[in-house]
Amino acid sequence: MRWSLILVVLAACEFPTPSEDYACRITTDCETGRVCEMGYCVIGQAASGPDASTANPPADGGADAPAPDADPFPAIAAQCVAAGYTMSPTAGGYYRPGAGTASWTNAELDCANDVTGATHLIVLSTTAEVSYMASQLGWIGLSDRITEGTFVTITGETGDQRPWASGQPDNGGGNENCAQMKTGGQLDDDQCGNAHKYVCECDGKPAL
Ligand SMILES: [Ca+2]
Ligand SMILES: [Ca+2]
Ligand SMILES: [Ca+2]
Repeated sequence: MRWSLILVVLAACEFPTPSEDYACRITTDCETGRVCEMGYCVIGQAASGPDASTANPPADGGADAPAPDADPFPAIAAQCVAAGYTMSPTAGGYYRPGAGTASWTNAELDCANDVTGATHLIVLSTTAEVSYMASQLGWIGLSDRITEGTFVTITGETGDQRPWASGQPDNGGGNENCAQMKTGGQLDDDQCGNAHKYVCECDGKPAL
C-alpha cells in the first residue's frame, strides 16, 4: 500500500508532457514569442540569428559606448561637484578649499582621494587661478621634492604661473620643497611638513 501511494504521488509530480501543439524542429515552427528548444516551443525570443544580428547592428560599439572624440570632462566635473567642488567663473575651474590645514603630502592625498585621476592640489595654470589662490592661501601643487631646485607641478603641467616672492624660492634651512601661496599673491617654498591651508582642483588631470 505504502509504495503504491508513493508512486501515485510521484506520478502527480511528474513534469507535464508538452502537447504536440508545441512540438517543433526549428523556431519558425513555433508561434510568435516562442523559440524551439529540445524539440519544443518554449516562451522566449530568439537570442541570435541572421535576422536578429543584422536588424540592429551596433553603430559605434554599442549604444552606451561614448563616441571616440567625446569630451569626458563634463562627466568628470559632475563627479567633482558631487565630491564638493564648485565652479569658480572667475578662476575658470572647479575647486574645493581644504576643510582645515595639513602637511603638503596630506593635503595632496586629501585632494587626490576626491575623484581618482582627476583631482589634486591646485596648479596655477593662469593668472586668474593665481588671483583665486591669493584669496585662499596655502599649499599648491608645486614642489621640488624630487630634484632640489627643480620645481614641478603635481600633474606635470608645464607653463604654469609661478609668482615667487622676492628672494624665493630660497630652500630656507636646506629643507623647503613645497610651494605655498602667501598673502599678496606671491609664492614661497616652505617645509612640506608644515600645516597650511590648501585648495584642491578638479581638471581631469591625474597627479603623477
Ligand atoms: Ca589649474
Ligand atoms: Ca627645495
Ligand atoms: Ca622659502
